Amino acid sequence: MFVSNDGVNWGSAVATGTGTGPVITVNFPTQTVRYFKIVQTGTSSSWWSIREVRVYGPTAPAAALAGPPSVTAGQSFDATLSLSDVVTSVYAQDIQLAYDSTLLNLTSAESLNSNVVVVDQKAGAGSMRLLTVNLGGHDVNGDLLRLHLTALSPGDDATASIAVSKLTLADATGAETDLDAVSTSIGIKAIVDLSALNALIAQAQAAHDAAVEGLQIGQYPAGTKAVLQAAINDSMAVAAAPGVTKAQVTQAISALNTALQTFTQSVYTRTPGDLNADGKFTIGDLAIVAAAYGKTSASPDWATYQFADINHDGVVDLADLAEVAQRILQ
Ligand SMILES: [Ca+2]
Ligand SMILES: [Ca+2]
Repeated sequence: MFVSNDGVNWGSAVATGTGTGPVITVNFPTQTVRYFKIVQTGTSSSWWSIREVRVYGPTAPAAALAGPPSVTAGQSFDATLSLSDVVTSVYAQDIQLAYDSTLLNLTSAESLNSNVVVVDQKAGAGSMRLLTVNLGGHDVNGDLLRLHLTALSPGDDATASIAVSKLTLADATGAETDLDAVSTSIGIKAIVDLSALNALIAQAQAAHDAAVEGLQIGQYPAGTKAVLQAAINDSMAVAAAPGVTKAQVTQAISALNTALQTFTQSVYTRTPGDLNADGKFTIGDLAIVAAAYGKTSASPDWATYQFADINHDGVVDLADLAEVAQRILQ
């Protein structure tokens, strides 16, 4: 590839190379010229042609930051700063980093390019500035810096940002080029403490195991132990799940607390069926159920009539009447 201002004087080639496929990209430093010429230097016994030529302006040099999508609180990790589309010979760089210091600690940075040397650096709260030189003006594209970071311990899951807030490249003449700021986000998973959930599971399991279903005072309605056990099993599954989040643990504690409270409150505090508490099963007990007939847990005066719901299904109906009647006839 040759370029010229007058179409006569071409000088030396601005780029040379060997084609490797049907589309060949030729990169060369930005030129201000009027003509260009492609000289074919290869040979072939079959015909050969250029079908289409496209000429592009310079691409803007760009920085990029890459890090892990998520880490756990307390974990150390690395992020990489890289450059692309830098076509000029860069001799020095001013790199300014900004990050969320409540969530991250940027401990140090090291060069990943053997020609790039960190001359000095200055760290502030949530910031780090590095001055680097590129001895020999070699290519600075690709991975440039490795940043060593530590995730701090947030109370809850959080997302931290780290940014290249300013990056200035300078060439041998002292001309400076500012790159666009870039940033990346890193999720920080809160450390999940299972001790409260495990303690509650143990408490609920002990209550379940000590409970007896039956119709005596201090016993529990039939089926209530299975309901509690199912809630315990759900919580145990959450506690054992890999990658469980703090929010899931909080939800599991809430659900099991509710189940345990419901279970505890279902215990018979008077002999079911002996509604007038006279120690006998008689027609008076049946009358009390009949008077409460149709009340449900949705009734505003349910607290008054709940004791007539002999089988604890949330409604006073025929089943409760039958239960009392059966006890009278026994
Ligand atoms: Ca009675
Ligand atoms: Ca009932």
